[in-house]
Amino acid sequence: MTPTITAFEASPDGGHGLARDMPVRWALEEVGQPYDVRLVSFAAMKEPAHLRLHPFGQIPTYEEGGLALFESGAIVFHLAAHHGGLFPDDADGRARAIMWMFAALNTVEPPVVEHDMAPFLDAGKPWYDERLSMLEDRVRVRLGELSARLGAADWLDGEFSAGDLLMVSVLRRLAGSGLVEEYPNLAAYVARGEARPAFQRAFAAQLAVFNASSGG
Ligand code: GTB
Repeated sequence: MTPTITAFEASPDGGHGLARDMPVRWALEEVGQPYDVRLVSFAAMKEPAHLRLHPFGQIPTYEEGGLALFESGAIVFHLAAHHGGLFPDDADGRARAIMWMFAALNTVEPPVVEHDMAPFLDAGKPWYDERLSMLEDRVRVRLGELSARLGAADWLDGEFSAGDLLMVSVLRRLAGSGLVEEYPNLAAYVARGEARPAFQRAFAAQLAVFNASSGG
């Protein structure tokens, strides 16, 4: 059964693969699972048909036979659990890969998203520059800690795992801020993730959608 995911019909990310269908596409490519994509507009995401799949009216969703999932992390987890390639074979290694998935989404991502959203929510406010600087410092705290743990390793815990897939996806959201580049081992880590053939295929697929939607 070929799974179907949903993605933005016209992504506001400029084709940079920053929306959350990207980690799902990347995971599908890593495990070699072909998939279909149903593109949805912002309006369609809030309609009953989509809300039955996703109670918060967002992308991505994942449908496979009778199974319907939302939350990109849960979808990546599902793929890692049912295919080879994203979790180590041993139980302890798998538990640590899951730990890194949670670390990416629960510990590193919150300040990254807050920083990412600030220009949209707060630009023009008299305190904006001060707040942005505070948010940058909060991101730096997490990046510094992550950088110290990664050290000279290629991946967070041995072989590439779903934990790395989500961590790299979170760090990519800082693109253009210059913050990741302050930590050369993290910049190299992100570049290593982006160089993976599975990432490249996923990126090309979402870019093709963006180009079609923008007439490019
Ligand atoms: N926790 C959920 C998950 O991980 O699946 C969050 C899902 C989510 O935030 N979906 C967003 C969405 O559907 C798209 S990815 N938003 C529409 C809505 O809420 O109405 C977030 C996103 C959007 C745009 C950019 N960008 O332009 O760069 C980056 C990331």
